[in-house]
Amino acid sequence: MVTLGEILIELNAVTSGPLRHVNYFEKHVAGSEANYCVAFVRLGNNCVYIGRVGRDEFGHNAIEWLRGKGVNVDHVKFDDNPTGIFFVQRDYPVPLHSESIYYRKGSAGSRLSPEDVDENLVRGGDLVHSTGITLAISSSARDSVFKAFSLNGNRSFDTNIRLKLWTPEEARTTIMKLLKDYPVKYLITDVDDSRILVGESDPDRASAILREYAEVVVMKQGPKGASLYHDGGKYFSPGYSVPVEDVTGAGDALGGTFLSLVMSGFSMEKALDYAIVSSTLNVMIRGDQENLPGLSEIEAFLKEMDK
Ligand code: KDG
Repeated sequence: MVTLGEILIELNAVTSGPLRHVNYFEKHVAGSEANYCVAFVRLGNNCVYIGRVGRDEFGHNAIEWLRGKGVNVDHVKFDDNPTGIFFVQRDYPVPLHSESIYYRKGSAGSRLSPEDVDENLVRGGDLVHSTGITLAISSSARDSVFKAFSLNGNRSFDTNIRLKLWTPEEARTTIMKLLKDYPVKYLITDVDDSRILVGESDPDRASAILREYAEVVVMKQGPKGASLYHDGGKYFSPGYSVPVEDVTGAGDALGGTFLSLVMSGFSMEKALDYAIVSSTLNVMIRGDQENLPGLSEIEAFLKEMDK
């Protein structure tokens, strides 16, 4: 998989509550597409990342971490702007909810530009992946996604609408243009994003509309689970009830695991069941990537749950 996006440094509140009273933060490497890459690699496939990080300590941290996880970072450039960061506020004011507070304007990652998109690399990928976040962070990052999607028909996209980055109207216009110009094989989305994109949050009705632009739709439904829609019909995989520490990155865990297993030849239904396990493990800790499981861990989980 070739993926384009912004790698961020996450500073996760060690304690719940409003950040003004949080004294300790834990550092993690994050960013949706980087999360996807690590989930993808954990299941035995290769992921190449296209993006930029700052020529700073956080940039080196991100590169060394992702390389250590087995992600190919040869196409990540160093940029004179700083690596973007965000803080996670947990359980306040909504219990079990995490809020991302960004400090990323003008970041290195937002300088991603079409010239960074190596045409041969993207053409040679089995899958090219990006998200709504990369469409939102700058016009050059958006153009990069359009360029990459124009080069390879095997496309995957996670809508990941972050309303701190753009308005619902901007998100709808830009994402729907991308999907109209470049229909995808795999569309990973959720009920909130579907309401913004097609004015429908019922999973079945929203997916029926979105299937015009995607061969396969994965509709995440938070702790309830996720549904899968493709030619074979509809399949629902329920979630598991576990102690929740931080939900940030759970959707990426699900998407990255699903895509990797499908690329390995799993049936989409089995891939979704396994992907739900990834997102379940993900919410149990702070950090987006540390709990991403490999195949044996997923199978150990399922054996215990007797699913
Ligand atoms: O999906 C998790 C991401 O939201 C998180 O890692 C940070 O990429 C991020 C973003 O832009 O919100």
